[in-house]
Amino acid sequence: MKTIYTEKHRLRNSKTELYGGQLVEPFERPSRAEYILNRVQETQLGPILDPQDLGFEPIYKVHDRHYVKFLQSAWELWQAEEFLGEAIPTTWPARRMSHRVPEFIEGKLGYYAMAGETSISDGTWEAAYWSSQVALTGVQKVLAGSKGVFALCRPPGHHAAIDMYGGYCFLNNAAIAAQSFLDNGARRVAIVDVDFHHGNGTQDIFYKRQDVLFASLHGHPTDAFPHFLGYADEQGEADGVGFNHNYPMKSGTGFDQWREALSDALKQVSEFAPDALVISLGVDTFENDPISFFKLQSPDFITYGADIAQLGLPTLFVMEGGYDIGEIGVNTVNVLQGFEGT
Ligand code: 7XA
Ligand code: ZN
Repeated sequence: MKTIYTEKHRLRNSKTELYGGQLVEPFERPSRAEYILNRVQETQLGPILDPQDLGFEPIYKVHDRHYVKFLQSAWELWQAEEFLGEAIPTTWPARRMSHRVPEFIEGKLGYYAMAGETSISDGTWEAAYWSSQVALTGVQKVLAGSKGVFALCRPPGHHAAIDMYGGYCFLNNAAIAAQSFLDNGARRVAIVDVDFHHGNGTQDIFYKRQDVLFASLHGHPTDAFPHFLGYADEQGEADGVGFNHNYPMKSGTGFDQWREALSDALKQVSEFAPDALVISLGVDTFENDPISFFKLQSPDFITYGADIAQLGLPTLFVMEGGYDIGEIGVNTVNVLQGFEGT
């Protein structure tokens, strides 16, 4: 299987995450991608290719232009104020407040952030841009005939909505990839999100559409981030009714129950009969993940990779979360090897 990767992900190297009332080293750190890449090499999964620069247009198909401009300029605007730390939102357009976009960077951060843990720092935009190009290059490889391709995206993307960042995500790589499949001739695309966290951004982007089916397996929003989306009764709106499937599960969920949910999600995909499949691949479902609460074990990742392969669809795997650094490479590549049947 081909892997698309660029070391430009290292430009995303914030020093702070707001966690438990403290500023800690971010869980989403550069070494995550290095460990995954090492495992790809160690297992000889296949060639490792640089991304092409496919530009801004595919990004604008999914994200609001003002939002993209905000991401590009946020660090510069923050620095101009001579603040000493990294850019973190502290105020939000909460209930019954105005939703106009403020001029001052503190207000802009609150307007465009869906959560407060994710600091913006030097290089964040550039890394996010290249992460989206990794996914787009993966689409090109699938279109050229590869059955399965791995887009080793970092930073991740599935929390990024049309005009919101947070949960370590800035541009929604999986959504940009799905839209790119459509713009290159696919009639229907399915996205299955197997990350521990609900893909609120992906849901937001395609919620009113019937050309992209979205299914997400995740920690129940009553207990798990992002808390304010991901309930089972969110089934789509307008043309999109029936094309959004959420599978929230409780703390301690093990592989048997999780696999039943996956089986239902894959059945929905099969009935939808898409031309391509995008997997939002987070391995924070692992039993030892430090910020999640499912109980999958390393061999389970091979099993469900094979389950996904049963669909027989051209498939792009887009990297999302996973924070047990010691096992992130094994668990990620297990899914890909399970898919390939190796
Ligand atoms: O898939 N999303 C993630 O892995 C990031 C979740 C961020 C959680 C922050 C909670 N304090
Ligand atoms: Zn996650």
